[in-house]
Amino acid sequence: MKDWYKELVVYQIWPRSFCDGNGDGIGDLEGVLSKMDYLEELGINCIWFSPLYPSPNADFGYDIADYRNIHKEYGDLDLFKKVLDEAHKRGIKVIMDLVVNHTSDEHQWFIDSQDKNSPYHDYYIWRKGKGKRPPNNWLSCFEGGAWEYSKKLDEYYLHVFAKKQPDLNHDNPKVREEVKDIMKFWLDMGVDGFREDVITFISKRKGLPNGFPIPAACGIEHYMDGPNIHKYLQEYREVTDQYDCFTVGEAPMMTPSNALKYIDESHKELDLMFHFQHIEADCFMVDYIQTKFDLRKMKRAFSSWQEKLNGRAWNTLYIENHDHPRIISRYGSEKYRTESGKMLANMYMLQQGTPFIYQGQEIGMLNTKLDSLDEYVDCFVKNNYNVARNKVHLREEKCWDWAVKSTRDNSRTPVQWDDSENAGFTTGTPWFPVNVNYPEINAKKEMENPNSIFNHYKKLIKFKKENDVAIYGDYKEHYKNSSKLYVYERNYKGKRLLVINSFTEDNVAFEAPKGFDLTKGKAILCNYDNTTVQGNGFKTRPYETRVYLFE
Ligand SMILES: [Ca+2]
Repeated sequence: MKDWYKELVVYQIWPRSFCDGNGDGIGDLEGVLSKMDYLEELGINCIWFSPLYPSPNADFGYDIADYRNIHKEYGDLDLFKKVLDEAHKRGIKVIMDLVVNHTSDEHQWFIDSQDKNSPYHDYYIWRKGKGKRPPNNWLSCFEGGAWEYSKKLDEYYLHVFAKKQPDLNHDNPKVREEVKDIMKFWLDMGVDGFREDVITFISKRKGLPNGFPIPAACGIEHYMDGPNIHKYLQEYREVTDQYDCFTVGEAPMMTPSNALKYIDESHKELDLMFHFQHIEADCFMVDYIQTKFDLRKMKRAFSSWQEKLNGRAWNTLYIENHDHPRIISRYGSEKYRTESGKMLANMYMLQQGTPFIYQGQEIGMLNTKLDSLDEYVDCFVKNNYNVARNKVHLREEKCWDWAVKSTRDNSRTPVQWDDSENAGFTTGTPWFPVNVNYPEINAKKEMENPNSIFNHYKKLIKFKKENDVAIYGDYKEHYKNSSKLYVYERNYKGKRLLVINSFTEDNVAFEAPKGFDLTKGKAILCNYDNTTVQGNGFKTRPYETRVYLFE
């Protein structure tokens, strides 16, 4: 069976930085409405909204204070419905971010939970301490310990992320009913599904035993893929099965074989899954422990997911989102921005799976650099700096380098629409500084230039949507040992694609793999004009990408 979510190209909007419609410096839904033509021209057919709900913004919307409303900074429910209708009119689906591992500490449930006699007390994970110490040794994934003490209750609550993000107790059936009601609320309104935030963390091991003593996220083995995770996700699936919608779950530290327990098409709990393996090719586990970019590590990750999911489950394809620095600055080259931007686009979007594009990626936005640590707003930055300084004992400059290169703020600068003041993002003062490169890098300029990254994405999206070989084709990698080239083929009903990507400035001698005669293929989606072939190959130019279509 063909499922429609397999034929989508999804565009992620992180609303605060997308477009400001009322001049207060903060992106909003009026701004989104004003860019609907832009999104339609780009050719995407689904929008994923990062959280739009009321939130004190301790983690920019990933700390929700009310699941059934829209943050007043972004608009209101009526305006959201207008955006939804406008999108649907253009054949664009809309999915919401469902963040139910935790709420904000300003959610009414949490406020009420601070009364031991309230039914809401058991909505969260409140525990007695051990003497003067917290209930166990768990550490937060963000900063410090995972327990916060309440003097009033003489109990601690669990927060595996920031202390303003108390974990919900999904073992309580009432909490699960609430989650289902929230899902129904948005699905009944007409949204087309959910991206589910750290959904694999929602089931905690009974008794909350001590974790293996690691310096960050200690205890994670007791809630990652926890004991009841599949039971709870199957319950949530019963809700989504009643609607024509799809779900994509975020799953840190996920492997393909483990993922199949969630997304195998014979017993799906989720339709799709975001894993992290391919975006760890220049770091160790987390973005801030940086290593040299290792192409072979990236290729191994991509190929392993392509091969292991083929015929059994469907991949998500992405290279950027709101949690990671800009991809050209990481895996490509700022010097060869246009060339490497197009190459990276071909490289991931032509694999098997549903591609996701993060706002600004389609115009080749780059990492930012501010003057001091205090100007950054991501709660990670200072923590990462301190870890580098105090735990890894790096030199001052190196700590600064680690912190600013890895910060999530890199992808959260306002979208650069044109070369007017504040990049056309706002008529007011932007909530976070616009990248100073906006006079050169902006959507207007990109749209006007036929050879831009934007126009490449436009062609690529069209090709991906219209060619079954790009959607459903089998995947096979070539030259696995190359540390400079990433080459793979796709096959579907007699049609073939050969995708050739260079990750270097160097000229590399490429020869077509056995069974391919380049002179019989059509060169498409290239990033250089001249596509001459010598023998059955060519010498690559910096960050060259070529795709050959054989029909
Ligand atoms: Ca605004």
